[in-house]
Amino acid sequence: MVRLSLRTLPLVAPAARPPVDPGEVGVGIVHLGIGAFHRAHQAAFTQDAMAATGDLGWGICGVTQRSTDVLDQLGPQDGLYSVLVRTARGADVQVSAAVRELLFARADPDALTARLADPRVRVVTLTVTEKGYRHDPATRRLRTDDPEVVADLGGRAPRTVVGQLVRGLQARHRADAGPVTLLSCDNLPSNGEVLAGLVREFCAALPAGEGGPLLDWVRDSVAFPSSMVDRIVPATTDDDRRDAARLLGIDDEGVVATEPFRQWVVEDSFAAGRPVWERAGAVLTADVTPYEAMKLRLLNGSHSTLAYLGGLAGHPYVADAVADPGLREVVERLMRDEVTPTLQVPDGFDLAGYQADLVQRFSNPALRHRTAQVAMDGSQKLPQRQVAVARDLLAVGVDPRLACLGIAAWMRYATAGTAEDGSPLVLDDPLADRIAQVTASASTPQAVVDAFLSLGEVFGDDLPHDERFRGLLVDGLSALTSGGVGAAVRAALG
Ligand code: CS2
Repeated sequence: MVRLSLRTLPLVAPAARPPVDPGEVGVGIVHLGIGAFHRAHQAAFTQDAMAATGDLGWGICGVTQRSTDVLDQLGPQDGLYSVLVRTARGADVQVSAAVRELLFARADPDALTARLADPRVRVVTLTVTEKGYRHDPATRRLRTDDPEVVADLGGRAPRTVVGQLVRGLQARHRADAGPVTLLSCDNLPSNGEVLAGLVREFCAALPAGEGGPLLDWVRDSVAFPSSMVDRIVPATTDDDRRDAARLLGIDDEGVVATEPFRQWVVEDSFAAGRPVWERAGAVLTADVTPYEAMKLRLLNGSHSTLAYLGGLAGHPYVADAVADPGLREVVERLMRDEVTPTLQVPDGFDLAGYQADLVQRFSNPALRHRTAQVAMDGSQKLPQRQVAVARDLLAVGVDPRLACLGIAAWMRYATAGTAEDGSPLVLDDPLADRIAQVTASASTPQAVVDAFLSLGEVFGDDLPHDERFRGLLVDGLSALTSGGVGAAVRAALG
């Protein structure tokens, strides 16, 4: 069958063609981490902003770090791919022309550095996942003992994200290519501030003659706004490729499937211009902090809770997990009773409506979102999702029972080996080896909890000494171990 590309685009059903002419779009953004999420989120907002304003200078150079999959999908398609929006009622598809260039950082580090130093590039966006920052989630500092960071600091062609950015900024400074904005779009609180701190730490760790002048230039010429991103984008499946082909009339190996909802709240602090994303529905604001906390703690915190409890109970998909009445009540009460008191809600914001919408979004039967996908990288996600909620509640004397049940479910998921239906549970986490090592000889729930609490990057240096916190985790893990998810949920709901 014919495959999507610039040459075959005229064969695509007219309503599904991009709203901008790909030939007219010039590169103005470099994006690090061009996975499914970016393609369905920032790239979609950017294409719509270009279409609404006619300013076509914001095409994207999409950078993939390690995996060649994206290159195999999008390379032969000239960067074109479609976004398949799924609801219970059906699916809609549209081709995106936002990505105009692709780069494989591992194979061509100099090309990446050159692009970052290109004066036409004025915004660099990132979706590199939590672990891509190579920082300690509890302290938010760069892990300068990480061998990859050490090697990048030593001057090899950079492989870490922060190393790539700093080498690019160095080249930009030397070329006098002008100010630039680095915009983190990962699910981390104060992601702009975190990125700024990591870039500065990396610069400061360079030999003095290199790092000093660069630090001054970064301070004056580089902006690091924070942003809150939201759209559920599961990994693409064969069904998605089949449905896209049916709707487009030709094959698309790069299709991404998603939900109708999308939200982007961006701190409006840019060094050298930006697309008019508000024309595509983004919210540009002075302070994203309240939105970030709401999204990370309500959406992502509930998601992780459903992923671990649901995965343990044998639910392959998030929609199945939230259809389980006990699990649904856990996340509804987690949001209402435990997360809500920790939030600063923007004026006029309908928090109850937001929570009800989340349950609906999780329930979307057409989105096949695997609990195993959300369960990945728990050590990097839990600190800002459930651990932060627990810490805030404990500080005011309230028991974070459901947040702790979610954390205990992570501990169980990470050590059980199999779900209740006997299906395998795989621990996919950068700390997997450490977790296996610290829990190796732990044979009781108390010992397992203590082993996990020794992971300072997850629990900080305060919570491991908090007896109430420890007690709630032991309660949750004991119930999960002896009675399974159903019993643990009943006990926690009281
Ligand atoms: C999910 C997120 O995989 C995960 O950890 O919680 O990717 C989630 O789907 C997005 O943040 C939704 O905006």
